[in-house]
Amino acid sequence: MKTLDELKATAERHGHGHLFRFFHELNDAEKAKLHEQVSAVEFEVVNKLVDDFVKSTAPVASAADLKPAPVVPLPTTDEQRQAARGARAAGDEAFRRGRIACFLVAGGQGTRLGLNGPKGAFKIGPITDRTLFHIHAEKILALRRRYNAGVPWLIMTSDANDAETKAFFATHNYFGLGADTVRIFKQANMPAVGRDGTILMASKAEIALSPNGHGGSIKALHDSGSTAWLREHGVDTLFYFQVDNCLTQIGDPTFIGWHLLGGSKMSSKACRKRDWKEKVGVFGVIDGKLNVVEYSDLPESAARETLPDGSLKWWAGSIAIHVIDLGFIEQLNKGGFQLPYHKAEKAVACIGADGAPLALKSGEKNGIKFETFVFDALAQAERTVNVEASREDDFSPVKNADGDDSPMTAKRDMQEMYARWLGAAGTSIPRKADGTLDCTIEISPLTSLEGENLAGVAPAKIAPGAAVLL
Ligand code: UD2
Repeated sequence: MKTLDELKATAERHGHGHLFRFFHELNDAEKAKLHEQVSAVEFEVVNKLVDDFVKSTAPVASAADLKPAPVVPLPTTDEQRQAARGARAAGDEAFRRGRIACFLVAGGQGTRLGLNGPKGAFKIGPITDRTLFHIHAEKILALRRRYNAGVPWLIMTSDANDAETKAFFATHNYFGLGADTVRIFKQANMPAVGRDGTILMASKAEIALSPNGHGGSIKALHDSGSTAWLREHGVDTLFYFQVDNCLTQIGDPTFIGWHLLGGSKMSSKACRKRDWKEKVGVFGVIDGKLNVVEYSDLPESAARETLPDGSLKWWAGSIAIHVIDLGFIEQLNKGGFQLPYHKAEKAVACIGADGAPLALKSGEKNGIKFETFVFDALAQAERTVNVEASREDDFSPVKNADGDDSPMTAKRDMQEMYARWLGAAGTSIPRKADGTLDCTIEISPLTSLEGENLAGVAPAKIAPGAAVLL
């Protein structure tokens, strides 16, 4: 680490000398903390972002450069079903050989849900109130049992929730997975800047930092020693997923098989968009490389574009489920790679020049945060595979307090999936006049991961208003 004088000179030289404005007022612990925080700031990177995003406007993706991406469709023909069975067999085999680990990115702040703690601690089980973390954990435990394999679980957190996430897992005894098989590590931070491009201070002693986006996972996997740890465990392939999607088929062996058979470095699941407004990125090819254009970067005219049959042209939404080759992550980390940053205008709590907290007007976005996105690594992958997923089996995120993508819709979608499974196992399911379920259903992933094992445990009939917990 640089000495204080060196650090002050560096900050000064880059136009951020104000970070030390109140240094003389701080106690020793605060001084040490600020010294550490400022040492971690990459001033050249921040100033380049300020030039690109604050002082001028970086170009957003133009739909004119975008070509539809090839997608392996959901199987509808015998030939496609047979190919899918081949992919499934390859995925099953990779699991049995211990090649697969699961990787959850959970460093986000869950602001839209108005949460304080980690989003994974959100209760979502329709009967049991199981949390998102608990459901994810049971899916991984079920995979371990099914394949008699280690299936390690990596979880990326951030300064915003690392301690609470670790405490949550410890309190719940790692949901029976074993502490030594769940590896929790932190991503790095990025400073937020104000409208004038200077780094904001959260207090006299702290920079306004926030997690550097889930793209930070590529570097954090390496810097935390996780890539080396995975190699020691014989793992070469990661199943990547987000914390808020209660339906994710964690470790979907067919998807993993498509990735492996295709010799892919990074693969993705695509889901038909609900409507043009849905807040998911869309897949497209730019300069021959697969990309995701985030919803906020896709012009509305392009998002609304339709094909002659009336369906959306940019229908292939990213549901943020990937399979990533470990060698690809190692290779990126060798080359001093950098994923592009994206900007987000946000309300950032900070102090003013006088050291007093800045009073923000309601809705005022005084700051700019910078994040990298993991899907930008797709363009750096030699080969990619994109596989269509069915929404009802794979995607129902908890993002908003109510309306679309809320706890209400997530619980509904989970129960509709369980009802389909039970229906296929012969259960008669009660429904109300409007077609919605007239019962409450919850099936633990330890009982069934994808509708299997229900013969013999599925009831013949569910009475109206009854609750069925399997
Ligand atoms: C993300 C995708 C969107 C779509 C949607 C599906 C981006 C930019 N957009 O939208 O295209 O696929 O998901 O649900 O990803 N996270 C971290 N560290 C960070 C920031 C986020 O770990 O610094 C995690 C976060 O905990 C969550 C995931 O990344 O698990 C997604 O974050 P989000 O909820 O902010 O993404 P969202 O809903 O804007």
